[in-house]
Amino acid sequence: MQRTLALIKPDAYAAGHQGAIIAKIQESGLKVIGLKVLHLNRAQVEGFYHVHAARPFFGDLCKFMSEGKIVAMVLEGDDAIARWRALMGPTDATKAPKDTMRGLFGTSIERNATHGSDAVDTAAFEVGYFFAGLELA
Ligand code: FUP
Repeated sequence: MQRTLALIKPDAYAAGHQGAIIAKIQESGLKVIGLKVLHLNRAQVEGFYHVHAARPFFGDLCKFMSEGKIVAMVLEGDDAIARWRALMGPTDATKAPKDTMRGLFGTSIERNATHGSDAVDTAAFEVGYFFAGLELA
């Protein structure tokens, strides 16, 4: 069993794709064991994406991620990290296959609809960033 953090980003939330994305997650067999809707401020986004702080796209990314509401979820299942990343598709939505979340609901490399943790250590940090242990008990 593994846990990963999934986000429905402000573009997909504003466009009303939450239900479709959550349905795909459930159809895949991954369990949604935590879920909340929230609107992060700029500092909260910067903390979440701190590993990207030196990248040229960091400012624009933080502006986008704080522009509106998001859905934060914890997904659980065997190999959950890789399975959710496969469902999401590659980072650049314009190159993502049309049966992936980013291919279906994203529009660019920045406005790419969803986030998923990329490794066990980042998943632990990211799940803890959004959820207290008791919320996932
Ligand atoms: P991913 O793991 O697929 O979310 O991709 P990264 O960790 O490499 O990047 C994190 C986020 O930064 C992406 F979801 C979108 C954004 N990004 C850009 O806006 N421009 C880039 O060139 C690369 C990433």
